[in-house]
Amino acid sequence: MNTAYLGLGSNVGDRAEHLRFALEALRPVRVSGMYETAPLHYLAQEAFLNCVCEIATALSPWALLAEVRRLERLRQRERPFPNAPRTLDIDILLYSNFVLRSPGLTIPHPRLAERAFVVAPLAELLPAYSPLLAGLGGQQIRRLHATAAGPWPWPGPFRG
Ligand code: PH2
Ligand code: MG
Ligand code: MG
Repeated sequence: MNTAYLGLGSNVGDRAEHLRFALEALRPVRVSGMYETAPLHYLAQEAFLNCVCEIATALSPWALLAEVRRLERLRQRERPFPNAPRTLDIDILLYSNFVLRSPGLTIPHPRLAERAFVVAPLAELLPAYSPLLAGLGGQQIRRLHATAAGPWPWPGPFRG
C-alpha cells in the first residue's frame, strides 16, 4: 500500500455534490476541511470548493491518475483550455515518497507550494510537511483558514 494525498476542486454546478461523489469513490482515510477559495490563475470564474484527502492505495501512480481522470469524466469534466472552470478536478499532490517527472505526471505536484487552496488543507493533514512548502507565507495560509467553508457535513473517514 502507498499513501497518496489528492487535491480536489470544483467550481461548476453543485460543487459540494461533485466533491462528495469523488470522496465516496476514493474512500479516503482522512479528509481536510472544506475551503471556499477565490479562483487562482484564470480569474474570471466562480469561487471553488477545495479540500485535500489522504488515501491508502495499491494503484501505481499511473493507475491512480487513470482512476482520477475516470472520476472527472463521470462528472462531465470538460477541458476547453488550461485552468478552465470545472465540475471536478482531482490532482495527485503526493504519492508516498515518490519523485516522478514525466510529461504526463509530475509528483509532487509541480504547483503545490504556490497554491494556498492546496497548502492550507494539506497542512491540516500533514502539519510536519507544511514548513517545507516554502512558496507561501503563513499569513496567506491563515487568511485562507479564515475563509474555510466548514464545518463540512462529511460523515467521517471511510475505513476498510
Ligand atoms: N484550480 C486550478 C486553477 N485555479 N483556483 C482555486 N481557488 N481552486 C482550484 O482548485 C483551482 C484554482 C487549476 O487546477
Ligand atoms: Mg488542479
Ligand atoms: Mg487537474
